[in-house]
Amino acid sequence: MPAAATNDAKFADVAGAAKGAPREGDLLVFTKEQELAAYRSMLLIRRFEEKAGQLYGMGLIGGFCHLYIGQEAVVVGVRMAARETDQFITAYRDHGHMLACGMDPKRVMAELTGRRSGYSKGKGGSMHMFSREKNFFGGHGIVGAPAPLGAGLAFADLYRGDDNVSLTFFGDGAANQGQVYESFNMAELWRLPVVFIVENNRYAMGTSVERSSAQANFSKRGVAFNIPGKQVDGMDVRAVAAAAAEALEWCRSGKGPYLLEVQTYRYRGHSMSDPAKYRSKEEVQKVREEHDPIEQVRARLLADGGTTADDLKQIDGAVRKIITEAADFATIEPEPDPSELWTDVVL
Ligand SMILES: Cc1ncc(C[n+]2csc(CCOP(=O)(O)OP(=O)(O)O)c2C)c(N)n1
Ligand SMILES: [Mg+2]
Repeated sequence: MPAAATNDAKFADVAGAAKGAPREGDLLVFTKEQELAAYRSMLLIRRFEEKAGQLYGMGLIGGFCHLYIGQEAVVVGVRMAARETDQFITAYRDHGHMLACGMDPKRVMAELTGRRSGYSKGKGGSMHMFSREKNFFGGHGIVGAPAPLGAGLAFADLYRGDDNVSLTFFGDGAANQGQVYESFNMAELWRLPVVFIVENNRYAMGTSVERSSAQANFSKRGVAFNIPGKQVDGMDVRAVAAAAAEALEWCRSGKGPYLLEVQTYRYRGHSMSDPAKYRSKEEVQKVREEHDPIEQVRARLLADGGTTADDLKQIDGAVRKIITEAADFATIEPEPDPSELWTDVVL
């Protein structure tokens, strides 16, 4: 695919893009096209989040807003191994998942700014967006809630007899919630096709994993239920795609749930108001400089020789255009009419 070819809804959606990639150790070996697909998708997510941060600073976004910057390889790697018909569900750090699922950046941004054309008509905001069409099931503010909801999606797959899999994401902090283990139990008991994905970004708000978790190897958290688990380098999109492909194969073939601990890092604060006193600037800087998921792909593409800095510049330009258009749309669109205050609300 030409580097700057796409300015459409499929730009960030890389469903199935890892197909056919041979495995070498813990990695999938990507072709240049597969590397480019990962690069485009991760870059779009990062620029989207940077813009959301700016709009928040300008007062155009209110309420909660949790950015995914640094974690892009997690959802992109999983999506590359998945099918469009597989379901995705996550918690509140969710914009990246929406974009990776092919949701329209304009409408996601418009929801953040509380506009009528947002995915939840401007009334849900950052944590509460869904797309039945794209099989994205939210967007949930309750820590741990994606686990039972994701198991429920998998139950529906089993009940319908299709071979879709539920990709269920939650955080390291969420992994200490009781409802997660109730879900593990039922998922294994009923052999539900669900991949539980712990996005271990080392912190739950300001609490580090070391301070909160008796078993910090989250891939072992399914042992009591006989759920197989694996730890994955979540900063390398090829490693995420390889592990996800294996987990998806396990689930699709009727063997029940699978647990992935994807080790990642968030560069920004927990939400928009975070004093960041719980970690040093040097810690963040080190990850950015040595393990950035996007820079890794960029370096490989340039080293390979088949891609020039100019090719990548074209992609950067295409991404910026999409983001600028999304931000413009999200600031021009009207807010919901006051008469909508009581519609779509369960009383
Ligand atoms: C049931 C519940 N308890 C507490 C909170 C408050 N809270 C919001 S985010 C968060 C931290 C969760 O961290 P983690 O699961 O690691 O996800 P991350 O923010 O790192 O993506 C907490 C405690 C909540 N939203 N829901
Ligand atoms: Mg966390």
